Amino acid sequence: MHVPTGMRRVVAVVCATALASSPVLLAPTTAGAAGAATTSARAATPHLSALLTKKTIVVKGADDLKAGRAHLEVRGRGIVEFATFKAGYDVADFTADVNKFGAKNDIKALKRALKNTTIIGGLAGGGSGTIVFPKPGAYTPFSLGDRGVVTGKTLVVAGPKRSSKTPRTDGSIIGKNGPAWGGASQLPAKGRFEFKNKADQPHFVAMQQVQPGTTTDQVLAFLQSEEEGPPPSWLLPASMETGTLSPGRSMTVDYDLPAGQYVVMCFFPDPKMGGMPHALMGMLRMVTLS
Ligand SMILES: [Cu+2]
Repeated sequence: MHVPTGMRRVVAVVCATALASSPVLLAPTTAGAAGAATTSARAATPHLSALLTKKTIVVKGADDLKAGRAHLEVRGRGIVEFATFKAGYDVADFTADVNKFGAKNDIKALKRALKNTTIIGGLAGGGSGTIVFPKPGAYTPFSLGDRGVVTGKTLVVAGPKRSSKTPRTDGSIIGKNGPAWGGASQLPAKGRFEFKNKADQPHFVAMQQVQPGTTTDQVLAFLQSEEEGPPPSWLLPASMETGTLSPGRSMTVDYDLPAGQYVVMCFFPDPKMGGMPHALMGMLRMVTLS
């Protein structure tokens, strides 16, 4: 959930610069699709595709979907993620609360949304990976853009839950309390990581390439500065972003990025800190892709 906040402008500098220069996030779509076709015949891991447009999200492959792990492939400009709501709270409530928070930094609305919503992950357009539907129920695809929340038709996920192993991964990126990051400090430039949230707040992964030798202190100082100006000299074009995971959830993410140094950040707003994005509280970690 990428909620605009007071600090959004600063964050947008990083993202816009990165995205404008080079949409480097090239998930291995062809290979992934071929692999998935083979796998689905044998192990019946469902394959979902989600297309994000300006007005809606069209998900295919969700007929007869059972709880458990599913492959996900996303197309479109933005991030598609999936949420399930507590009884008495629905997609209209969620949309209203998130938009209220986005427009007016309404922390009560943010807290209400978080209390009633479990976000199970998602991917940016061009991305592929796996997400886990933890139990039978209704799951709604959503995307948060500059103009607020876009949603698609709610999926009905049936039981019983299929047992499905985590696919082989090259390493983990772990969201922790603090807020802080754990997991791998080295990953291959092309591969698959598992993103796990072991914290008591939602997190997402934003990876941004930086000049070798850049420190988290430099990035933090930039994020915290309110100054307009040219992008910092350490900012390099490549980046990628995942959807959000609520506490206890995990997903896998396929990626293919230029080798180099990256800062891993999370910009999820902290309701206990007036909606401050976690990165500004120091949720920054350097990772080397080689
Ligand atoms: Cu976070």
